[in-house]
Amino acid sequence: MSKSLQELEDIAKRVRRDIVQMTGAAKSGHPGGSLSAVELIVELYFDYMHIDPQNPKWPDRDRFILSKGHAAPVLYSVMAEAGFTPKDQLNTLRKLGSIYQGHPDIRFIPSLEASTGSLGGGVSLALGMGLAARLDGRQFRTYVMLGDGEIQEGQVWEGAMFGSYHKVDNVVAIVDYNGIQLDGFVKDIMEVAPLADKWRSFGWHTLEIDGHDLAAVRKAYAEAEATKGKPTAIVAHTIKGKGVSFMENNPKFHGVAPTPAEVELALKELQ
Ligand SMILES: Cc1ncc(C[n+]2csc(CCOP(=O)(O)OP(=O)(O)O)c2C)c(N)n1
Ligand SMILES: [Mg+2]
Repeated sequence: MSKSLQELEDIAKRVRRDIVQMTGAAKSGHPGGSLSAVELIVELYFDYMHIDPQNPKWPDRDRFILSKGHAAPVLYSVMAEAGFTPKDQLNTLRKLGSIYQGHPDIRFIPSLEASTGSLGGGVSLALGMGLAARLDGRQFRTYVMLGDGEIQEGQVWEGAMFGSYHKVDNVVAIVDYNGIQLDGFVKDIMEVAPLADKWRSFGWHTLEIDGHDLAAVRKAYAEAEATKGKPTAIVAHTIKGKGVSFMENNPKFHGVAPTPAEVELALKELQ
């Protein structure tokens, strides 16, 4: 692996600071579900995926799709840190003319794999890419991240059924299981537990991990890669708003930006 756990932790800290600053500057956006996904995405971009920012359309690159597209700030920060997009424009998030729109848009960032934001479609997209790899005889793998509220969408389960039937073993679904959706706790709106059992019963090799434990995340991606004959689902237990005390497990910060005073406080905690 290319980076030490300490290096990855340092990157994760910088990404969290970016998320707070970007949403603070925009005065809108989705900090909570961006902060919960940091380790899962950092590990992919800086350790696990075969990618090349100098050659973003390299046909054999691994693919990542952020199906929960509202968490764009985490993806933008990671892509900028990895060298795909300019870092000095991150604070133009959600501004007219910015490449960093509120949801990832491939028209403005060609190194994205897909435009997302309308929830529910990512697993289907990933399975299409997985089948394409097989047809073309290519070795690339496709990772798709979805939210636990998003998973209430029927299309996710149509994809789940399709993926195991067609043995699309080059696709990994990563569920950011933070327990909160748009305006409350998942268990109070439409419970999705037992989530790992659901994926298993749909025929996916399924792992349950702590999504903030970089070593566990790394191990899970390796196990997924070694799994043949079925796709893998990683049910990652996370904390919405992770890293900022007043955002942690607080439904308010799904879609509310920190005030200038809250940005200052958050950055003090993220030193
Ligand atoms: C098809 C669709 N319906 C509704 C929305 C509005 N919406 C944006 S985020 C969200 C909640 C998502 O919750 P979850 O998947 O748990 O995301 P996370 O907790 O990771 O932020 C909803 C309903 C949308 N973007 N797309
Ligand atoms: Mg959620």
